[in-house]
Amino acid sequence: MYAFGIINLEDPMTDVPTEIFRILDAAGNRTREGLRVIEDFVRFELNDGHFSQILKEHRHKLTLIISELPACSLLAARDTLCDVGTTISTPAEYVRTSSADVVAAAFKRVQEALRTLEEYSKVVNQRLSPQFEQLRYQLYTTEKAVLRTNSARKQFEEIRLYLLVTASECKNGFETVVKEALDAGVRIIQSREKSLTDREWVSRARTLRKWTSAAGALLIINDRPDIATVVQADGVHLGQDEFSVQDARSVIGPDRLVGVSTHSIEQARQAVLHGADYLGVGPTFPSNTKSFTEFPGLHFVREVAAEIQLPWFAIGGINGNNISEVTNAGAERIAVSSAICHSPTPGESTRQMLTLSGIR
Ligand code: 3NM
Repeated sequence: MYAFGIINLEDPMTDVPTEIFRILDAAGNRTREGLRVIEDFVRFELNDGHFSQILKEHRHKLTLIISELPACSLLAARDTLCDVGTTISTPAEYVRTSSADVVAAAFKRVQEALRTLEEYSKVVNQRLSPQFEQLRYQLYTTEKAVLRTNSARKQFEEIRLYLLVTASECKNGFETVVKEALDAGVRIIQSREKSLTDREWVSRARTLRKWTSAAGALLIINDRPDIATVVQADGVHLGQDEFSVQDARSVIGPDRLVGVSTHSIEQARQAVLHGADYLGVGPTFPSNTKSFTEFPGLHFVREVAAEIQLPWFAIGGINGNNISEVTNAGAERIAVSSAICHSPTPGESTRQMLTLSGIR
């Protein structure tokens, strides 16, 4: 309607004071520039294709909404030389200790500017305000996921091999398997029990808590946020049919980890946006531990490697013989159960996998 910046003299928009356009022009520029600051971070520092795409979509949406405002009125209202705010600054504006700090501030600026657009656009065109509002809400989700990805990458930097333990599956005994695996370098253990009573599971998990704490390793409880809380585990792992991330957090609190199993790239993208701390990506191969009818396989591993930087573990039938196929497909982290639990020499199997995969 205003594609050429021509204002219809009978249009009610001619009644809009110039100051409103001046505000909208400034807030539009602020939003666009802030989105670029964030996009540069996810693209060049995180190397995250999924977030880069989302930021591009945010920018595109902003451009579409702003194109509904008369471009010539916005430009005509701009008066940077006489802007009383350009020389006012606070010392805090110039202090950023890291790029994460820069990006966190940029998210806040973008959200504030969107709120300005949302409020003042009401005077010009009531249809636009809810669109700015929706974009602001989307930015809240993106902010949380980007900042989480950045901090989870630091948290998982040294954690490359993930062991799922079912006590009855430990051919060499529960204690031997767990202690040898920890000694050999496993830094995260999941307690995965399907046939124990709750009391038995809590007791096993408490034992694991003791051993993992002594080794400086993380303990995760499969499926059960309540047990994770009771035994003071570091987190809970959820399948696609279990609790949502949000519901699990309502039990375990904001600080414990939530891992999510994913079986397609779309599930992986969703889990990132829903606030997972890490992902399981599989099944890569047929597994002795859990049966599946479909195997997204190495193709899925390649897809995730190409676009997701939240820490993720390839899982499903991985062992010393095929681990290099998985790392060659782009996996930097591996999760296994039977390759270690069924091994007569669990410590050796752990070391062999770490050496063969080059992930240590
Ligand atoms: N979840 P193993 S694969 C528990 O793809 C589990 O989500 C998977 O054990 C998934 O290393 C799997 O013995 C089994 O195959 C992992």
